[in-house]
Amino acid sequence: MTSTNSVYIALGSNKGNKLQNLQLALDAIYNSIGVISKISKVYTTPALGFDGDDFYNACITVETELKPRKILKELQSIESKLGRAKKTTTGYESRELDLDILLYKDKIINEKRLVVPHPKMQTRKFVLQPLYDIAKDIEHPVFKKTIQLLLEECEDESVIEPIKIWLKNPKIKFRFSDYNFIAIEGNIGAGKTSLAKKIAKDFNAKLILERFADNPFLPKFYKKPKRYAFTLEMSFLADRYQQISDDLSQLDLFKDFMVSDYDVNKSLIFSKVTLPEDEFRLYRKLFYQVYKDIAKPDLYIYLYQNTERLQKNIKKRGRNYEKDIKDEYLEKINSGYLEFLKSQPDMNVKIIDISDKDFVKSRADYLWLLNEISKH
Ligand code: PH2
Ligand code: MG
Ligand code: MG
Repeated sequence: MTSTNSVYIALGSNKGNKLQNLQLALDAIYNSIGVISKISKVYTTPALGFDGDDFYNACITVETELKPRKILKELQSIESKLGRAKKTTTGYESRELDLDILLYKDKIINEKRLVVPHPKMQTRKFVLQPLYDIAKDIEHPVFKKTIQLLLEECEDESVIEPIKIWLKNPKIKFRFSDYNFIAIEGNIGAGKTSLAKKIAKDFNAKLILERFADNPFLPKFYKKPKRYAFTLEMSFLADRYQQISDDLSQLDLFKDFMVSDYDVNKSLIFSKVTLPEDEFRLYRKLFYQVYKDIAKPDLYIYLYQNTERLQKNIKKRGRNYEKDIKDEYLEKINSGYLEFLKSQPDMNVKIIDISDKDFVKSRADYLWLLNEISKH
């Protein structure tokens, strides 16, 4: 999975409704760049380097999957959306909003339009003071000094004061805390694992992933389905039961809930497609005996993805034994899921059509999906 990095961003406004400008900037940053993990106090600061109204300045830390250039692009688009006009003069001028990248991990970047760490940060108290609130022990990768030390050594004499109003973290409170155990389901290649991982990370959940890559019968099954279907389903039954009972019994006190990338009933759904009628009945009998005491998810999410996109995703992840899966098989599995879900009136099921979304690539799509999940 793509990992996230910390980026430190400075915010400033000295025109219009300054506090609101900063708050709207935070909301937009959350929507397009990443989760905001730290927010400094807001300071009033005299305009440095030009004549103008006092600024409100603040700094934030954002956990992002984006690369610096993309972050810069997003920040510029937020600046212009929130009213910042293109510069008409050379030199500084008043602005609704200024968003600058200060630090990106310990990276040093020297490009024409992008210099990181910000080349002037060490000379500006309106940057160092709020940055000190959230990152005093972080080391500047060029000067090899902490933010605390840079602030102590800074010769900027500006008088800057914190105001008594705080910016709010826009992190949407998804009501995942209403649940103990969420299962993400979907066809092969729908994105179950990616979504479960993202939710676990963003909402402090214990992650339960299906361990199947090492099932020795799976490649055999795809080559000779008739010969290996029952063996395969039996081995899944045995593995999944062992895993889920291990995972469910190891409660993690520091996690808020559990999220899995499968639900055990998928054994029934797949075996109904892969087994002849009589073998399926035998299998189902065993299944219910094995699982009679297992905890059921209190929210079951089915990600619906169309066959064409499933095939694309399957090709992209490149598991050798999956490369010849037929459209027809995927369609049968999808119908199998829908039929199963229809027969489960007691289950709390949410079917979400993600066929025109890409929640891995697009943060907007990911937030859309979270919103769909938390709808009642
Ligand atoms: N930004 C500038 C120039 N001067 N002065 C203050 N107080 N705050 C700022 O954010 C600021 C400034 C250029 O971006
Ligand atoms: Mg600036
Ligand atoms: Mg700027």
